[in-house]
Amino acid sequence: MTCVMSAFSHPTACSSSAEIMSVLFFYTMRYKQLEPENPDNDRFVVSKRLSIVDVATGWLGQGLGVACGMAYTGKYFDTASYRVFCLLGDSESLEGSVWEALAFASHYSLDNLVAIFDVNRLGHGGSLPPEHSIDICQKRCEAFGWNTYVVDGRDVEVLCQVFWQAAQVKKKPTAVIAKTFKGRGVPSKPAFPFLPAVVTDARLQDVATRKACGLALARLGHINDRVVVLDGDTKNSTFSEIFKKEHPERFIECFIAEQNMVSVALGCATHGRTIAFASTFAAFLTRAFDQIRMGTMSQANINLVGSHCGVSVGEDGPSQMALEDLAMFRAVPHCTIFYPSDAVSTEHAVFLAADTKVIRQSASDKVTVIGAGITLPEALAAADDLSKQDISIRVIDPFTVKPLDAATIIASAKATGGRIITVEDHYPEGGIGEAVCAAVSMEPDILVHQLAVSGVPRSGQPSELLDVFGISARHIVVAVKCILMN
Ligand SMILES: Cc1ncc(C[n+]2csc(CCOP(=O)(O)OP(=O)(O)O)c2C)c(N)n1
Repeated sequence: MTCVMSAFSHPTACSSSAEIMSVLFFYTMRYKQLEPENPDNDRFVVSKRLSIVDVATGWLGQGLGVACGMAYTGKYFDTASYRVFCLLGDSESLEGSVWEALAFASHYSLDNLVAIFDVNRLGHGGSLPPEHSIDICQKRCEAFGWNTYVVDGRDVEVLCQVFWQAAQVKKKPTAVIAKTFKGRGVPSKPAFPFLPAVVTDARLQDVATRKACGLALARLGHINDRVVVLDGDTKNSTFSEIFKKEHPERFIECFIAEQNMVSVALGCATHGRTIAFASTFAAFLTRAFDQIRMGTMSQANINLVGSHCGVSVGEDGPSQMALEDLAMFRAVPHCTIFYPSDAVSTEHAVFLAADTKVIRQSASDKVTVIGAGITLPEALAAADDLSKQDISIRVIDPFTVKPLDAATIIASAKATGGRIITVEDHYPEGGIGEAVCAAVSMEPDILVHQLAVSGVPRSGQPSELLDVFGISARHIVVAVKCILMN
């Protein structure tokens, strides 16, 4: 499934930490603005967003671990005086990796490390339990052996003081637990309009695949009362909130803790007690690969729904783009991978239909183009364009990447001179192209040409990114012509 969400929670999140950032950058931190690479600079990691220095984050729960590595290096390898500051969100702090980092930091007495918990009470899809859980956060940090301060995150003087005091504390890392408010100072009717959710995959039908998925899950919930849905604080993006509205007693909010979410889903599905669907952005499922792997060994039967695939995620940026998910799931034994390209096929996928569809064909087709998800409409647009130039191509939507309908693919390839082009919004390794290559490997007269995302992307307009990475209709047209010339 592929779509673009405007990052609506992010500007409000910035507002909650405005004073903290100002104090750090304009008072506490030793940081030469014009020399970001200066080794004497204090380090800063924004765990909850793309970092402005040193490391890419944005994928929540990893920043504190990275900050631990910086602090360890500073203290034990460099024996330098620089300090490391890491800003975390309160919802993010539910990731298990944050607690692993807390244990690491106190075990190694990283007194050059300060973690600032921006407790603004809200995550992505609503408020955390319990609201403003300052005491709980403090007790947890103390239990892990950290020095702690609880502060009003808007009080600049107090912030200056505690960051200074933290520098005097030896042998313990410091946690500053700041009570803040998300969206503070932002008018309820913004002066500039936030972009509404832009759905890029609505070309075949007016409903986004992720919305179709939410609607289908809700319908399924009415048909079968064993259906349960879990989500990791993304329900308003994955649309599992539609299921929640209709079946609140069978919805489990797992918060930002994807590994645990998959484990809980596995537990719910044991003994066939429930039919569990766990949803989040596809990129975040990669985090739970170990749980998925072990689930296979337990022969568990769960359904994982990953939204926001590929570079066509657009402005949300590379940390949110799933480009390895197919490779990961293709490696999982006994796993069926659906790659629906429109709302109708998404609904079928949810209802566990498995089928390969030849979307467009004629007796004079010269090349078979295999697209899935966002690249299927690109393939169809290329077919339209080429037909104006009297070149007809066959377009296949595999729908399930695993199992792949090899018979249909081979038959189509043979009918089109043995020429196949695969187009995917995924890295080439482990994706559809490789799956097709494996499927036709015993056929000497079939040649597969692969179009895929070849480098680490940046944030951008979905259509621009499809073009930059060579998987847009324009590139398919060029590839078809090249193949026909050779
Ligand atoms: C591993 C991971 N899971 C889910 C998301 C999607 N997501 C982006 S922001 C957000 C809410 C973050 O809330 P919090 O940590 O409290 O930070 P705040 O935005 O409130 O500052 C979520 C769930 C993500 N970026 N990374």
